Amino acid sequence: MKSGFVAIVGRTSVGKSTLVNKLVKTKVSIVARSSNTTRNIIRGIINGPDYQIVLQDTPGLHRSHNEMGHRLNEAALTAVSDYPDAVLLVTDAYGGIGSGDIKLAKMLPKDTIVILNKTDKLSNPQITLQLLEASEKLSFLSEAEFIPVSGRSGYNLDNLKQLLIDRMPEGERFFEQDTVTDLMDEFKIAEIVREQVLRVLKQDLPQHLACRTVEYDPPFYRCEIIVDKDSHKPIILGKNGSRLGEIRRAAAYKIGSGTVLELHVKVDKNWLSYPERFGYLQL
Ligand SMILES: Nc1nc2c(ncn2[C@@H]2O[C@H](COP(=O)(O)OP(=O)(O)OP(=O)(O)O)[C@@H](O)[C@H]2O)c(=O)[nH]1
Ligand SMILES: [Mg+2]
Repeated sequence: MKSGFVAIVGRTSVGKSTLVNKLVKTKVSIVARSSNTTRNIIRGIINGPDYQIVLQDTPGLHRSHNEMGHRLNEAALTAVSDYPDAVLLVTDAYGGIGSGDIKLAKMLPKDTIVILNKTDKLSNPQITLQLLEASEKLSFLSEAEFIPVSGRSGYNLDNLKQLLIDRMPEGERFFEQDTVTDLMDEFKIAEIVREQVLRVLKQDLPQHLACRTVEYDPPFYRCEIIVDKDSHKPIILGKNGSRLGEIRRAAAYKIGSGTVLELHVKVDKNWLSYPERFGYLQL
């Protein structure tokens, strides 16, 4: 039996959460076009007859502007310093390796697995070129392996999974065999709501909103969407509450049939100072 932990790090929006969901074959971590989507360490578990790999999706590294931003960066690095059995550095093959990737790579072990993600946006010759460039720019990772994948299409994920299994030490399972995540159900519901808010609002104000489940009685759920400015409340509500209605319907559909979901929008000007009250960064 092989089992262990993998820390997955990278700049924001390179596709870490999408990759974890695809590897786990279940949506455990929410995905959005906007940056700073993941707000704590989300564990997704790959189970097999003789292996268990615990993937730790982390918040993307970025230039932080507030307390939560700083703590998101710290959280990502905690996963790396916590003696994982493998570290994956996810990069965007379409955008290429930039100074942010290099800065982060310098903090990682020499045998980091470097993922060139989003290869569905590139031709084969372009992928080869990106591989060459990445291995040159990150040559200080002297024992690194470079793997092109697409979290979206699933390209090369079987090879990546096999590589991870090979890297795991001998040991017993950490979780029951059919577990795919260790997240609390209340938090999962709040995250589904947050994902739909981000989708419907697009780039309007995603950094400054939080969601939490205040009543959990399946199939009934009551969630709050918290913003930090009075002026943001009407943005979420939309004309006659139409946007909130759209968010509610989409989230209820994602949670499952028969769901009764109630949403409330609240203003809390200081919520960014205590993100842990919403389940963010509870490590
Ligand atoms: N074309 C393409 N797009 C992708 C792929 N993987 C992710 N994306 C898109 O990239 C955006 C960001 O994806 P996420 O998975 O949320 O990225 P992340 O690295 O977890 O972002 P943070 O949580 O903010 O650090 C979303 O719009 C995804 O749909 C991929 O393999 N190919
Ligand atoms: Mg993410």
